[in-house]
Amino acid sequence: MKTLRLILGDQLNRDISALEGIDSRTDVILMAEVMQEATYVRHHKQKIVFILSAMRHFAEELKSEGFQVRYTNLDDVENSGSIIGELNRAIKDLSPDLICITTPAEYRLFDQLSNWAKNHPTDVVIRKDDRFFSDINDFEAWAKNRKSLRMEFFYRELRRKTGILMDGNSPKGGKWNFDQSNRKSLPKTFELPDRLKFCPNEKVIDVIALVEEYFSEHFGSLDKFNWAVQRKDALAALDHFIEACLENFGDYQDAMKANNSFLFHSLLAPYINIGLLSPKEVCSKAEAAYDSGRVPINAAEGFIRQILGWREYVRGIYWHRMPGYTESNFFKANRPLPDLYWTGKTDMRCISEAINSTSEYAYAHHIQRLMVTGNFALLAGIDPAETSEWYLSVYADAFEWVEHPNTIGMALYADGGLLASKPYAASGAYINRMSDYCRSCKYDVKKREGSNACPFNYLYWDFMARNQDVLEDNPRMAFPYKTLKRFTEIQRKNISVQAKYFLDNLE
Ligand code: FAD
Ligand code: DLZ
Ligand code: SF4
Repeated sequence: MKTLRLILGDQLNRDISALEGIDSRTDVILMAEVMQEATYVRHHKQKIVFILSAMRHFAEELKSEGFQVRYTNLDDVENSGSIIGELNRAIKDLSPDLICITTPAEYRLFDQLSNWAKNHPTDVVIRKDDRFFSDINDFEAWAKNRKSLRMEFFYRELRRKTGILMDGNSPKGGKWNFDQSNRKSLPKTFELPDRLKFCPNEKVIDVIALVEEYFSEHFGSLDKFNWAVQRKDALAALDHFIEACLENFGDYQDAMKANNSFLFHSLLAPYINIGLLSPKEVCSKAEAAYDSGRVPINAAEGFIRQILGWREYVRGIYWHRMPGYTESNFFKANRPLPDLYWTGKTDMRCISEAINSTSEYAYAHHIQRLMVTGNFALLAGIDPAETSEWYLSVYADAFEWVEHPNTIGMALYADGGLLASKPYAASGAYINRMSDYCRSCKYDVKKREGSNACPFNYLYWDFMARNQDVLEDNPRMAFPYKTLKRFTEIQRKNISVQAKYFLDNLE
């Protein structure tokens, strides 16, 4: 039976279910660079280079294994511009008996492909994506009849189910979660590890030229494109992280530092998300480093929790709430996304640091995303759909299934508490505690009012006051509301006037 097997740009893994049972004599693998995928949001240029380059390398690997690959380049004259268009073209040319697809990770493409499959005369099988530790149905079963869907409890179930970081029935290190030991700020003179850089080879240079030609208007610079685009290099990046960074990952997971967004973070999300690395092998290596005494438990558990816990959990939340999650807007926030998210032009040092890193590397680490740009969008009342589109565009690792819950649920609390038990709202004090940004900022982080007061301070209290009716009863918000009660009427008025003035003049 001749089977046409579709491989999407984030399914670049030899064990992907669409390739299971492949017969190299009869079957053809279809891969297509298409405008539809390159422009459904205005992706950062590095993200497009990363994905198209990785697709081209993966296609070569498959060919060298003896498989027949039908590959459409973005600038092929016959390119129809969409995945479905390319499937239709291939079906017309090859007349396969069966089409085999792995479920797309994003609802948008899943919806298009499943509707197309229903109406297509050729048999189409859509297989599960089994690169994850859990199945979407497992999450649904877990979520059913639960009042609250907290990550921690889903994570513990996955620890038990997989045996990862377990000593029999007990968690290794004696505790499930070492989050309390993951919040140190970085000492002034702490040495940071060098990072592996993967200089563009000829194939990548071709794609860079293509992207400069077709997507010159997209956000971001290509000057520092250093991402790995092949599994062997992604594996080298993983080994380097385990050797040079993991030991300190736990302690400084939440720390931020001027001119360095990488700190001890792994930079592995893009590779895991497109299939160059499997989450299982990444967690196994981290656990092995702990078992052999090379890294402490707060590092191994802190890291594994992000992948086995958060990554699996947000995927569950995404499919639990799609379609419709995109429209969530608990606070009815409607301010347009200010231009500074694209230009980085602002006197707020913390924000310019995060945006500049985003533009240069298509990367900012989790706390920059959550507590700087995300926190600002929350406090300033920026429209969640616009904010979410920004996050989906600007990071090399951005795919809707992981971006949406992180933005809509975690950073903006736009789902009203489905994902987070309280908004991650914070004043300048948090940023000052966790970074060295405030030392070189035009604003004074200790001030709440006045022309040079840190905007995060009055925006924070203004946010609390504006949303008192919907947040005050949350027991986790008791402390800030107790403090707000002590403000005089004049103080409250000044904060509101200053916040309004700042936001009205954001541009
Ligand atoms: P590390 O800090 O080294 O973490 C290790 C790994 O854990 C990551 O590679 C990633 O696979 C996983 N991970 C860590 N945090 C999360 C999380 N909150 N949710 C899911 N997985 C996590 N991550 C994406 O992969 N794609 C996105 O589009 C994305 N959008 C985000 C948007 C916002 C507003 C926020 C607050 C977070 C977002 N994240 C996203 C989660 C997280 O910020 C990134 O996974 C992380 O910064 C990637 O860098 P790293 O590989 O160095 O991660
Ligand atoms: C993100 C992306 C981009 C930029 N380009 C392509 C492409 O040309 N061809 C392709 O198959 N996939 C691409 N992707 C990844 C898809 O957007 C991704 O597979 C879907 O969003 C499903 O998760
Ligand atoms: Fe950011 Fe305020 Fe610190 Fe400036 S003073 S870096 S705006 S937190």
